[in-house]
Amino acid sequence: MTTTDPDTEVGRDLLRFPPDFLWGAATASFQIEGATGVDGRGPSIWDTFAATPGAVHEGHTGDPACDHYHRYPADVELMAELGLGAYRFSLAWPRIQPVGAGRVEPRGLAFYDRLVDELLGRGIQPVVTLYHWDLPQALEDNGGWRNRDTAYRFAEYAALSHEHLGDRVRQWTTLNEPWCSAFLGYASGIHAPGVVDPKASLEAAHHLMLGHGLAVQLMRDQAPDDHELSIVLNFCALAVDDDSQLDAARKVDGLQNRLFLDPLGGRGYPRDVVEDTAWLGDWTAVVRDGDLDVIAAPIDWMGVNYYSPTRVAAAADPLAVSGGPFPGLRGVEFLPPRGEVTGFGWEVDARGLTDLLARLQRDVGLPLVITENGSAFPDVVRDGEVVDEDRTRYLVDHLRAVHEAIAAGVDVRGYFAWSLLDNFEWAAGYSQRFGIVHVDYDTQVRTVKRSGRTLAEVIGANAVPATGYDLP
Ligand code: GCO
Repeated sequence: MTTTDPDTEVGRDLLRFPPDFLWGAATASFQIEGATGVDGRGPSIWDTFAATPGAVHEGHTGDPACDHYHRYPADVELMAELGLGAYRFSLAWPRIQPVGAGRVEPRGLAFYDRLVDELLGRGIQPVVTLYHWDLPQALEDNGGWRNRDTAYRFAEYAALSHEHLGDRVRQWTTLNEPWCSAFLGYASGIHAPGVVDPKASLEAAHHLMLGHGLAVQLMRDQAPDDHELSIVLNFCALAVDDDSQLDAARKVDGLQNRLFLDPLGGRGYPRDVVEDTAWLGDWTAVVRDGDLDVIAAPIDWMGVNYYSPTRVAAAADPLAVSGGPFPGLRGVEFLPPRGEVTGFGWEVDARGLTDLLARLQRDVGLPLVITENGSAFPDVVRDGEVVDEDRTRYLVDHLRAVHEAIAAGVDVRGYFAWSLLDNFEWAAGYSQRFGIVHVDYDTQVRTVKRSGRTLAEVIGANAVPATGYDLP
């Protein structure tokens, strides 16, 4: 690898990151907070979903999770020990507005005041996500994201949260992975609210994007100049065997990547996606005049969540409805992973991240931040230690992949490991551990894993080893 940028120079042993590169770890409210019934919090769609028999692995729920609601001071101390420069977390909308509209619960806001103050006291920059999937159940009772009104409710909640915390928090993300909210929530139904209605899922996707744009407009109006507004998307990095499969790849790229990138970039919804999904009925009827301008409201950076590549091929029958997360798509077959997989069965492919970043540099034209990247493996605590070699390799390999993209000229500003803590992995409950810190759910004891110690060393050196997994 050659580079002319001294900041990313390939040293003998180390690949150095730019001097102001932001290092962090990420979590989400429902996955770690627990305390779902305290201080006036209203129910969210994930409380309802988790209480639905068969929806979540072994009936696991959001309690106690990591009991972070009560243990946040110790957790922030842990972040400081790891040397994190930033912490990405989400606000629980139903803590702040128990029914998603109107009345604000001061005890909910007070929790985030305490958390933010604790972070700032330790010199850790808070990066707030406004929506990481815990929609107030009262809004779902009115149709949730299928209802246009939810976009306006979201914008109001965003603005009031931003007004309250904006004196201390500069970094604001509207939505985390709207693709998941729309398609896992309303098409395949494997996530809350568990609806199976492909046409409605596309309408939900539009309302999510509208909510994003409205929120950006309101926050921008009230934000000081140094605030940065963003959205976080989970892109699929497509892998095909040969060119004859490119049309299948185009369809999936359309529905997962361009459906979001194009309207954010002011290009409206991609024509081919609209055509590919027309058989479901005209979901674009929900797009009103002016909506696309709202969605294209300028943002400051884009968050990139990457875990694994997606393998696709053309289905033998071009009209066969595709399974998996895309019941609204025809003619695509999703292939099983190949080679090395994580404990969750997800294919490991760091190169997919380098390629994805290069593509986004071309197509997005905004600074990028890796807002999630990580792996689940079944860890064991032995003699008070978790030696997670597999997760450590995944981490270092992906950091080298990020470094390679930066050295090739991609504007990547930061990296957040998913996740700080083992936590509630949605439909998989507590069965999948993504943390760089192990959580014993019975005792709530935290143990920094080998991967966490490696990340701390990487942060300390602002570099990854060029080869191997140990810092010199
Ligand atoms: C996401 C999810 C995370 C998951 C992680 C692993 O943003 O992708 O929100 O909450 O836990 O992706 O599946």
